[in-house]
Amino acid sequence: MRWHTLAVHAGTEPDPLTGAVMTPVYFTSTYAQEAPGVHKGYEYSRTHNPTRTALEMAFAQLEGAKYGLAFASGLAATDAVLRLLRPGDHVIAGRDLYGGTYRILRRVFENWGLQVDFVHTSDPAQVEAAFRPNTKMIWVETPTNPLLHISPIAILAEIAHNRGARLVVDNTFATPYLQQPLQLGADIVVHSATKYLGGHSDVVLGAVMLNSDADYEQLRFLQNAVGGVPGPMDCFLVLRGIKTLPLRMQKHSENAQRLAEALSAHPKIERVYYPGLPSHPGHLIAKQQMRLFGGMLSVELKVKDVNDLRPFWEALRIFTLAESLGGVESLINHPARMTHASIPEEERKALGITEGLLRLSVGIEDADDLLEDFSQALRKIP
Ligand code: P1T
Repeated sequence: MRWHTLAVHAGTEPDPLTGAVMTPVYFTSTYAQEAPGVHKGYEYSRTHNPTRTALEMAFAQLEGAKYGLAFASGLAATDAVLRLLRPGDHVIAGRDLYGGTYRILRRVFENWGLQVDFVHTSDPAQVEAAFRPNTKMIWVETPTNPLLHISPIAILAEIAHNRGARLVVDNTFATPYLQQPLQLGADIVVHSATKYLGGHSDVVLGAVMLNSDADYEQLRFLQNAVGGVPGPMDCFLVLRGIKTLPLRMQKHSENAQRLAEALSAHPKIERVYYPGLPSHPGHLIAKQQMRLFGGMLSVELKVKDVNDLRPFWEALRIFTLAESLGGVESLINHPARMTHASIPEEERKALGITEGLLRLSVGIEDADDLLEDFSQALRKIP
């Protein structure tokens, strides 16, 4: 099946009971049993819910995976995948990651006994050098949040497999339409479906896709045993969002490319981070492993004092200052004070998450309107 067809039909069959074309939202916590243990495959909604089952099938189909699992949030999905490890195991994680992923590794799993090293996964030599005898997992985002670094998935998969470790790719920024990590050799894909999969900034949900039977059994166990599951309405909203994923990603990518090119020449902008620019150090790898370059870009303003930005925020008419990303509407975020505030200041500075860094989630509005809005607001900066 080709992409636009897949996105519309993934996980959805007309309801066997009524013929309803859209997957019904099964608002039920429990299911009648004919006799103890005799039922139609559904006992209790933490364990199974038909709306969630449809979404999990869609997740698997989108990433070309054997299995898909839905969780209450991207971080609940991340938590479940990290629990595949044991205290004493070592993880090599990307240095540039969503602040919440950094926080769960540092402040939850290090206390639990996991050992974590953060390296620039865009440089496979750094990953190889970080390996220890107990390394069991490489965790990467590509493109990364918020600096859009690109890591070579196929090379990292080979490095991981040569040493008996799993490669996990957080594919939130790319989406399966732009990049399919499992097809490039990764073992597990994680998504914050809150973002592009949902696509409309109206739901929080997480996804895991994988092929390994053993890891799937363990994740399915954890999903039920720990209980970080999404409700049926949230599953429905993501199923609905997925139907337009390719259409949206095309427009997000086209708009982001326009903005990245225009802002590169802007006198108030020091630097633009966007993998679609030939000057981006990961451009060629992104071209190989991604269909398009996506809707996320970051810019470094020449302004270094965040207080000088007040007139800029106030002047914006279309871009909304907010956390999150991947919805149809354009958002702007200040990583140092917002999404990445949980990373210690020293670490943030070393990474390049400065006071002048802005992250844009470029929506599907008209690119001319976005460019005009951004430019008029930039003119307000003293
Ligand atoms: O917010 P949640 O659905 O729990 O997903 C966490 C998460 C995981 N991975 C990546 C790459 C993410 O960007 C996120 C969430 N990010 C934001 C809220 C943000 O504004 O960057």
